[in-house]
Amino acid sequence: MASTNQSPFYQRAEEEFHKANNDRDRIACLEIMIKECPKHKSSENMLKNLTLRLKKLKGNVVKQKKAGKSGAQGIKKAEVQVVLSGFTNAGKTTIFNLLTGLDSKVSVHPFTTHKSRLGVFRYEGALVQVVDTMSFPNHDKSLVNSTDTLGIVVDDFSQIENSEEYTYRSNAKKIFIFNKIDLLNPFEIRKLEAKLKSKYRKLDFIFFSEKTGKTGLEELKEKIFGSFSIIRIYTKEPKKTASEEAMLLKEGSTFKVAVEKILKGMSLKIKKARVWGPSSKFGGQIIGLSHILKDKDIIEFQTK
Ligand SMILES: Nc1nc2c(ncn2[C@@H]2O[C@H](COP(=O)(O)OP(=O)(O)OP(=O)(O)O)[C@@H](O)[C@H]2O)c(=O)[nH]1
Ligand SMILES: [Mg+2]
Repeated sequence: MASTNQSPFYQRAEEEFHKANNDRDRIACLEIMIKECPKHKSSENMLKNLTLRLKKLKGNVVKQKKAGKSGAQGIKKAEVQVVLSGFTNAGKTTIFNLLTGLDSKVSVHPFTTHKSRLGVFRYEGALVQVVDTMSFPNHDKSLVNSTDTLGIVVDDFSQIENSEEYTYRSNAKKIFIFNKIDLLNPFEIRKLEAKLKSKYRKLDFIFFSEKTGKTGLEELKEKIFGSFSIIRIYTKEPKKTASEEAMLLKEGSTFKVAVEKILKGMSLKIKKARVWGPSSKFGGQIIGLSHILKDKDIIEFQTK
C-alpha cells in the first residue's frame, strides 16, 4: 500500500496499522485509511485492496469471538474498569497492589510487568475492576482503547505529553496519576500544580505517592470512581435495611431501568415504589417508573 500523496491522518493510520499487534487495532486503522483514501479513479484499486483487507480482518475477529477469545488477551471487562498505563517504572504495579490488595512484582528494573493482570477494589458498595498492564510502548492497545478510564501513571512532567502518542485513539476518560510526590518538596509540588493547572486547564490529575497512606488511596479511588459517570443504587425491602452491594447504572437512569436490570419485565409488575436519598424530595417519596435516580439513592418496591 503506497502512502505517497496521502493525508497525514492516512499516513499515521498506516504506520499504526503496521505496528498493531491484533486484529481489532488493525481494523480501526484500516477504517481510518479507507475514510482518508481519495475517492477518484487513480486510487480505485487501492481502495479496493483496503476494503478487501478490512473484510478479511473482520471475518477473523468474528472467528476469534466464536472461539471464545477476546482481543484483549482474555480479559473480560467488568461493568466499570480502569486500566493503569504509562511509561516504565512510573509505579503502575505499586498502585495496582495498593488499590487491589494483591501482590504483583514491583521493581526498579524497567518493564517488570510483562502481562496484564486483573484485580478489583470496592468503593462504597461498588466493585471496580483494575488492570495493571505493560508499559508504553509494549502496552496492550486494544485494552487501552476499549477501557472506561485510563489511569495514566506518570512520575515526570514530560510523560504527560509523551503519553498522548499511545492513548490518542482511546475514548476512555483520562486521569493522570502523578506518582512519587514523596520525592518532591512542598515548594516543588506547588510549582508543579500551578504548571499543570495553567498549561492543561481541563486535565484531570491527582498527586499520589505510595507513602501518602490511606487518605491518598481513598482520594484516588474516589477520583477513579467519579470518572465513570455511573450511579450506585441500593435496594431495600420494606422495614429492612438497604443492600450493601450497589447496583451500578448509567447517570440519568430511571427507576424503570433499575428494576429492569434486576429482572427483565419486572417494570410491568411494580405496584408501589419509594425512594430515599439524593433524588427524593423527602425520605420515602412515592415514585413512578420515569423517576430519575441519583447516586446513592435507596429504592424500595412492591410487585403485583
Ligand atoms: N519514591 C517512590 N518510589 C515509588 C513509588 N511508587 C513506586 N515506586 C518505585 O518505582 C519503581 C517502579 O515501580 P513499579 O510499580 O514496578 O513500576 P511500573 O510502572 O509497574 O513499571 P514496569 O511494570 O516495570 O514497567 C519501584 O522501585 C518502586 O518501588 C512512590 O510513590 N514513591
Ligand atoms: Mg509494573
